[in-house]
This record gives sequence, C-alpha cells and structure tokens, in this order.
Amino acid sequence: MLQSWRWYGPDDPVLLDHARQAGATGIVSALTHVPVGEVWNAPEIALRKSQIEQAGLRWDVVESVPVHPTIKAGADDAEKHIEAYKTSIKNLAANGLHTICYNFMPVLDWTRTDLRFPAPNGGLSLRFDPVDFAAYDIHILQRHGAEGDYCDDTRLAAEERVHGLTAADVAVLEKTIIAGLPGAELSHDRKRLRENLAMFDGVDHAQLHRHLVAFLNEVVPVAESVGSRLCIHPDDPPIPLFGLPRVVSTIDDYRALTKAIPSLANGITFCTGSLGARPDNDLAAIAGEFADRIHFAHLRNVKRGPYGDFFESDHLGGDVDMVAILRILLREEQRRRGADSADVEIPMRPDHGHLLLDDQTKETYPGYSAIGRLKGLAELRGVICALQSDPSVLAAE
Ligand code: DNO
Repeated sequence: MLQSWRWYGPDDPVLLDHARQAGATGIVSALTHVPVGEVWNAPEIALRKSQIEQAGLRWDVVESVPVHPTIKAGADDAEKHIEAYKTSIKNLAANGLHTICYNFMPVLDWTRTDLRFPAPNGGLSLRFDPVDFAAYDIHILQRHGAEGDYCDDTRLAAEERVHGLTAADVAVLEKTIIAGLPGAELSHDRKRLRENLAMFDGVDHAQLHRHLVAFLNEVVPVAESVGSRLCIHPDDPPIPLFGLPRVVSTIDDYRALTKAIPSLANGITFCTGSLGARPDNDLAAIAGEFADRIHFAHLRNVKRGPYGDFFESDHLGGDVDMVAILRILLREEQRRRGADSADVEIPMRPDHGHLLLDDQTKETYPGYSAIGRLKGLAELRGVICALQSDPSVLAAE
C-alpha cells in the first residue's frame, strides 16, 4: 500500500518534512483556497505538486475536489459547475494526478460535536454525540420540523442537555458542528446554514441519489478518457443530519451507486472510521464486495457508544477489525498485480490521530495532529508488514 499523509498546503502547521519523518512517501492534498465550484487551473496544480516534490514526496491523491452544492441539490445552475469539474479533472490529469476523492454529503461535510474528548489513554480525540447534535438542531438552530427527525429518547435527552449548556458551551458546540472542520467545503454561520438547508427542501434519499448519478454520468466518462479514478468518500457520520438524506452510508447505497454507474472510474474511498460508526455496516463485506473499485483508503477506528455516539479510538483499538480490512486490501492488491492493473498499490492514509504529547499544546487542524497521526501510521505499517511477510495469511480465505 502507498503510505500517505494529508497535507493542507503551505498553511498547514504540520509540515511536509514532518510527513516524511513519519514515514509517508505520498501526500494527499487539495487546493482548498480555490472557491468551491471553480476550475482548478493547471499552473496552480503544478505549483502545489512541485512544493510536495521539493520535500522529497509525491502527490498521490487529490482530496477533495469539492462538488458544488447546486450539483448536490440539483439546482438550475449546476451545469456550469459540472463543466468546471470536468476541466479540473483534465487539468489534474495533465499534471499526472489521477486519483480524485470527493463526497456528496449535502450542506455539511464531516462533522463532530466534541474536538477534545479524552480517550482512555489521555490523548484527546474527536467524538460525535447525537444528543448534542439534536440539542443544537432542535433548540439552538430551531430548525423547523427538527423534533420529528429524532426518536423520543434522543429528543428528551437533548432537551435535558440543552438546559445544562452555558452560552459559552453553546458557542463552542455551534462552531464545532457548523463552522467547518478541516477540508470541509463550506463554513457556515447560522444564517448561511439555514439558506443552505433550504436549497435541499424536498430532496429525499432517492432524489439525492439521482443527483449523484446525474453528476457521475457527466464526469465519469471524462475521468475515464484521461485515465483517472474518482473515489467517493462515505458520509461521516453515515446517518441523515439536519433532516437531510445521505446516500453513501450503507452497502445498499454502494450497490445502487455501482449498479447505476458500473465503470471502475466510479470508485470508492474506503473510510473505515466513517462506515464503522454504524453498527449495521459490515465493513469486511463492503470492502470485499467493492474491492476492485477501492482506489483510496482512510484508515481510522471508532469506538461506538450505546446510543449512536462514537469517539475516534486508537487506529487498531476500536470496533473496526483493522487487521481484517488490511488483509482484504492487500489481497486486492495481489489480485491487481496478477491482472496487470495500472493501479496496483492502493494509497492509504492514517485518517485522523489523537492529540498526543506536544500535539495538545499546539495549534493543529482537528484530527490532523502530527504525533497522533505518526503513531497511527506506524501501527498500520506494522500490521501491513506483518501481513505482507506471511504469504499464507494473504492466501487464506
Ligand atoms: C475528514 C475527511 C473529510 C473528507 C471529505 C472528502 O477528515 O475525511 O474531510 O476529506 O469528506 O470529500
């Protein structure tokens, strides 16, 4: 597997040199300064690429080229943003960049409710609590109809929780949920969030799926024509939020998506942490069924709680059987080797890391600490080495 590391660009407090010291050879990066929906032009792509190469690394994966909200909402002016997307795919390919991650989550990209949750070993981790989320949605945002989107237990717990929040707690919770975590496409304030939610009025699961298929029908042939692979990131968390549907959360979603667009250029970013937040997701089954279209892997673990809550646990220490997943990915690489595929090695990155040691006093992007990710990558590398050194492990059913 290609061991890679997400780098947010020249403003990232974790430097390329740190990625190299952590043992990564590849970089995952994006032009986050380009407004969502606009073309990534070739000179800007070339500049980022040369910054990475000057540090002795290679830009392996583009994460993400964001999909403009009008495309997700199926709005009238989606077409011009789709055209821009096609041009970006071509410009990236012209610079040798062929693996492109994106997501199709409406309004919010990934989200959490707590960015400094103490993990059992004292490291600080990211956590999602549906009660906090409901407290925000029903009582602070006061979204019309929000009560109806939660079960009785969550609604009652949310009501109780909101009474215990100070104004400062509310401000922190709001910022955590809607201000945009790193890599998120849009940062919202309350007014903007309401406007964006309104764009999706009446868009249900089936409709959002149709918008995704319509988008892919346009861009997948372009990706194919330049030898590129798109890989959709699953919903994080993989549940509806703010009453909006999410269409990349379950094995059925993947089946519908790949049935509609069978091309392998309609690929997957296999994110163990996102999919693992749902107890009804069998990750080994998903990885096994769609192995040939996994073009990128995010490796992270979660420890699920009793009521839909979860926190990001050690990379090898949560509810996801990371060794089993790595075995599936390595076996898929072996299959590709035998089939003479162009993309034998699957790029992976340690997704997120705890705040450990000096990380806790430094300014870092939530989830993207230096030491926490270094530890995660080291652990994953250990598993990969062990599995690779034993051919019988890879061969076993
Ligand atoms: C979170 C990330 C996401 C991801 C995008 C992909 O850490 O996995 O921001 O990059 O959702 O489009």
